[in-house]
Amino acid sequence: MKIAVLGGDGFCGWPTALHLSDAGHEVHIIDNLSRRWIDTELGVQSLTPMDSIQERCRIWKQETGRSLQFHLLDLARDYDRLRQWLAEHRPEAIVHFAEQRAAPYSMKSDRHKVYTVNNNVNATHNLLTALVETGIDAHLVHLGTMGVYGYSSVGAPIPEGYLNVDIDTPTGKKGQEILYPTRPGSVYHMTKSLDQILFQFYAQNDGLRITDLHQGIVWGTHTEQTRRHEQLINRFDYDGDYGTVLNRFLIQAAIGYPLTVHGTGGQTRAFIHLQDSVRCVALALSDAPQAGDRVKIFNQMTETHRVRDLAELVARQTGAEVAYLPNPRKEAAENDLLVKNEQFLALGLKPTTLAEGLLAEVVEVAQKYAHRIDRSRIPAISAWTRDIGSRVETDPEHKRLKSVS
Ligand code: NAD
Ligand code: USQ
Repeated sequence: MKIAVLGGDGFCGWPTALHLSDAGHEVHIIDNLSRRWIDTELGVQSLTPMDSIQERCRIWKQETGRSLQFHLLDLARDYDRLRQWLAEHRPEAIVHFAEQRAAPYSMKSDRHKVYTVNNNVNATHNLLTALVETGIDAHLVHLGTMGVYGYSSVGAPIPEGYLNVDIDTPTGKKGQEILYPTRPGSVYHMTKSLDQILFQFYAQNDGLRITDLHQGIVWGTHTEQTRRHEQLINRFDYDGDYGTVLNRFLIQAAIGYPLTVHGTGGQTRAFIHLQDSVRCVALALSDAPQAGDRVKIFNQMTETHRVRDLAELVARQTGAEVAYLPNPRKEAAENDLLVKNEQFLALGLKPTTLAEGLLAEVVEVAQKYAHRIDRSRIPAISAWTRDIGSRVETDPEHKRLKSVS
């Protein structure tokens, strides 16, 4: 198939582009390289040394003989070029990763909130309307988030996107299927909730064929393809804005930094290893909806864990200390999380779990590149409100540390 991977220079997009290319697809990467600019804005860099996207594509061709084509294009701001690109290349499938994806970055300031909403909502809407305008019947697979559901402890498993409800009417109860109510916990997560409505409208109005993958937190760094050459290495974020919790704990352990647990660490979240994430995208591509179908929604996760349990697991394996810090986010201190993921299991996904030695692999990668880590960029200092901001811990290594176990 001819597949466009939007956001193909990013942490999930790059290994997905390689996986799809390796499977024999003709892959085109579209990216505006905004993440590389954001690294510069924040004064951080990937733990792993990333080559330019052009160099990465050159090495892939050299190693495999397969071409990966890169196109520099901003989906949110270059609508006309996007439409023209689609009309010219007519992809059969599109995988859409191209959004600002860090909750802390989206909450840094009013400017960051505005940027995240403009970028994410426009990128998605431009793509949808350009597909209608060009009449391209491509299967669109979007990377959404488990965070659209919120993390309340209702007690019932979260279904895959839809909920059947009974509505009271004058003539009795009427059943209806609705999108599971959203309860986003950050401006970033809110944009993914807005995306869902855009998808619902364009599937219903124009018969676009759309799959929305509600993905949990991705951990790990390598996939089968990125291991093939040092210059194919994936990006790895460890800083307080873009680093995600388990990957952060693993690099913190590798460099003797206390594991930065927010609050009591009672937050339960859904996780998936990067290797499974790329496999899930390929599985979703193989199971496209028909025109006129409702948006197909998968919960793309393999296990749930409580943050403090993860910290204790990493501490046991590595001897790291655990620091319980004031939480910079406004989120439930403790929650349970039950999630259904039967659709991917039915399509043949064999989940890679935390127990499979891959934690040690990330620690090894972090030790190899430890010299590239700036410890002052580790604290998470983007606060959800001004009030919370006054209590944020800016230096967890310092003696003001609240408690260490
Ligand atoms: P990333 O920031 O590493 O990659 C996103 C890529 O999209 C970057 O290369 C960026 O330059 C590009 N991009 C952003 N806006 C663009 C625009 N307007 N035009 C063109 N390119 C643009 O993020 P990631 O971790 O690879 O996440 C990819 C997607 O998966 C995101 O949509 C994210 O919400 C979702 N997701 C990620 C995780 C995770 O743990 N990383 C978990 C669940 C869902
Ligand atoms: N946390 C800590 N210590 C840290 C970092 C995070 O305790 O050093 C806590 C946070 O307070 C939060 C939880 O860990 O309760 C998860 O935080 P995270 O940064 O790992 O994940 P999140 O902000 O939810 O975002 C990430 C990705 C996002 C994706 C989302 C999937 O950045 O793109 O959508 O995971 S999900 O969480 O399922 O919504």
